[in-house]
Amino acid sequence: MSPSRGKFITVEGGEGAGKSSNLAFMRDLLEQSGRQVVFTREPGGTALGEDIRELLLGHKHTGMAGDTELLLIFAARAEHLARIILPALNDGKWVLCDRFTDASYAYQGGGRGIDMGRIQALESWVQQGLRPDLTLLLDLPVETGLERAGQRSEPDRFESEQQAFFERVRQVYIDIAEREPERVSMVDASRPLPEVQQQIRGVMERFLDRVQNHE
Ligand code: Z5A
Repeated sequence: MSPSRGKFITVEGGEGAGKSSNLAFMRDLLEQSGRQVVFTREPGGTALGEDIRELLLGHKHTGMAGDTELLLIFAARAEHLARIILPALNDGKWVLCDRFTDASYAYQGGGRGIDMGRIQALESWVQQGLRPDLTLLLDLPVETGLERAGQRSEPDRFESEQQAFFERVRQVYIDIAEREPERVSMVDASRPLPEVQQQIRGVMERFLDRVQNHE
């Protein structure tokens, strides 16, 4: 008998939201619940995708056209879906992904001002209806996030953007969460880490209960 399809969980947030700080915690929660977890990220997750990530984040191509950026992101996504995400889900594994297509709406749509219809067209072409089962949005005021992120190493091509860019990114994320409350759970990431993790634990436990009741 083939295994039941795994679940696809994504984590999103603006600058300094604490994704890295919380992804390992989420992976532990899933593994403790007995799930086999594939942990991956976007842009990236495959050898080709990681090369594209370098083009996107590095400063070699500063000034890249918005459409080029968007197409590179979806090219990396197509590879990621074909090689990692779909095979894992079909094998009954759960996929925990650091960013996915909500980031394209937020950064390319909101931040860069690309027509959302173009992003939707690429989403339907590349994903063929696949969307995350659960998305955690780590939300916090832009200023707080920038302060936190500022304590890190040299900024990449996205991190070098101005505050207004990140305000637009945040607004698109909030709009998505309001439009899709069933899929997207918003976490107040401005709180101290233990409190953020308590909120995340609550969301994950509710999701795991829901899945178990349907299995
Ligand atoms: N991108 C895109 O444009 N379109 C797309 O479709 C996709 C991506 C998929 C790379 O993403 C870039 O790709 C991203 C958007 C673009 N650009 N940006 N910006 P990334 O996810 O790899 O990069 P990132 O956003 O910089 O994420 P990160 O490195 O994981 O950092 P983080 O989420 O900001 O979290 P952190 O490193 O865990 O936390 C930052 C600092 O805050 C750190 O010192 C922590 O110790 C501290 N921290 C964390 N939580 C707390 C709390 N609760 N209190 C106090 N301090 C805290």
